[in-house]
Amino acid sequence: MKKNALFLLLFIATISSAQNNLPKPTKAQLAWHGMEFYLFMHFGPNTFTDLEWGHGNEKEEIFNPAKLDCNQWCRVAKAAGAKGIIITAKHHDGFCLWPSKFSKHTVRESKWKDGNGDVLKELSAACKKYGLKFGVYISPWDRNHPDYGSEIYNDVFVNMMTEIFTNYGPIWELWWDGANGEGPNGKKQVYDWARFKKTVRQLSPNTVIFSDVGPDIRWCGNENGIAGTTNWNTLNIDGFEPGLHAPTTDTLNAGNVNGKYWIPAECDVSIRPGWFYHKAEEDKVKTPEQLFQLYLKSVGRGANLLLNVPPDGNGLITKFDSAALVGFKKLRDESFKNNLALKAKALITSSDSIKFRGLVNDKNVSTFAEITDCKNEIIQLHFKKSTKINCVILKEKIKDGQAVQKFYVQVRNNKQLENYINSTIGNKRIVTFPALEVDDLMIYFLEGKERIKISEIEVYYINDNLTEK
Ligand code: FUL
Repeated sequence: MKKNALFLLLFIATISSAQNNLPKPTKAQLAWHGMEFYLFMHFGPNTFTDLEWGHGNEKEEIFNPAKLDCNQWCRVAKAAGAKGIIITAKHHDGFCLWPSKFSKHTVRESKWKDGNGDVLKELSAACKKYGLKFGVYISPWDRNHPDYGSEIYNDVFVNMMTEIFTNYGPIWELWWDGANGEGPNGKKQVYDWARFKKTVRQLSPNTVIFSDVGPDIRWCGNENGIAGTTNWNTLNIDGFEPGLHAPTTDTLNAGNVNGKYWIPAECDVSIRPGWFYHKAEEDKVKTPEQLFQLYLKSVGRGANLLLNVPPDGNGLITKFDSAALVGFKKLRDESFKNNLALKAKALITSSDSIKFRGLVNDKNVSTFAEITDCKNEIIQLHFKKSTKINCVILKEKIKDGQAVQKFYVQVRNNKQLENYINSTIGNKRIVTFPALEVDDLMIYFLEGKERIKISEIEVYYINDNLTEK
């Protein structure tokens, strides 16, 4: 009997490892999926001029954050449960938050610390201290640099990235903004994207590069932090270029079902109306409940959430933003504390059999259940005692690609049965619905591109006010 069981396990392991033809994430992309939620920080001359897009001719002396404390930024990020920080090292106004040798418009020319300050140095050190990943936004568009609009600017951009990667690494994510206008001489730049990408790959092969069209991470198509209800991690980018020529925003939002490359979506959104700090927006900080909704519509749809929290003119995150972030963390902690799936028995049932095949409710994402016949097999979670639920989290084994195209969650007891149809799963899918006391939770798969691999199913009863609106 024992021998048979061992044989069966080996057999299952062999089928499970069978390769498919789906696009797959690289190791760095897979690790990126695990980051789920992190902070964006827009900081620079705009913080002091009350602008969103600086003109590039702002005097350097205006940049003077008297109390700047990157440790405080990191403490806030930690308290929010964020896993990293991406900082605007250079926004469109061209001002560099580090003393770049390739510009005369930097912290070195400012009054801050008599020109001896370096925000990237302080933030990269603080991130290391607090165990946060460090990412850098560097705008290709530059409204200050005298060489912008000429071939020389491509050298400048490469040199700036080289400085950043050499002096402040490791850089986990690099953000190339898509906005692209004229420089100080009225000329537009023809970017050498192939060279930029090669430079980054050479300097730091594990950095993931974001732009509207990848190469590693794509824009979700809006600045509201909302991924598509259908969200493929795959996209076709042949013939497209960052900032110039991208698929439609609808396509960026949903991905391409048969996309050739693994380029998952990142949802960027600000905690306030603007990206930079504005005193007038102090009472417009999103509430913990609004942030929770954004979480459901980004992370809960298989994307990552990049939430912007802009430091103020003192160089600190305000008490309004940090209170909202702490409240947001509390809502997540309370909602996802008690995984009711751990109390259920999981089976794969089909018209002619009931099988136990792999674990979906063991808190271990490396084990998984495989659906070999998607029209016929159902995952069933049976609760010995009727249990009130309104939230199901599903995770696909994306290491082997993304397969689920259409599925539905069925909740039922001996009097009532409700179905909730959904499309993709990917890294994580959070499905919420009106609460019901259930005996069984069934997952029916209607369409799958390949064999479906579900690594985890979690079940919760969250506050009724928090279900997806
Ligand atoms: C946009 C920029 O123009 C905004 O200023 C901001 O940085 C946002 C995240 O990306 O393209």
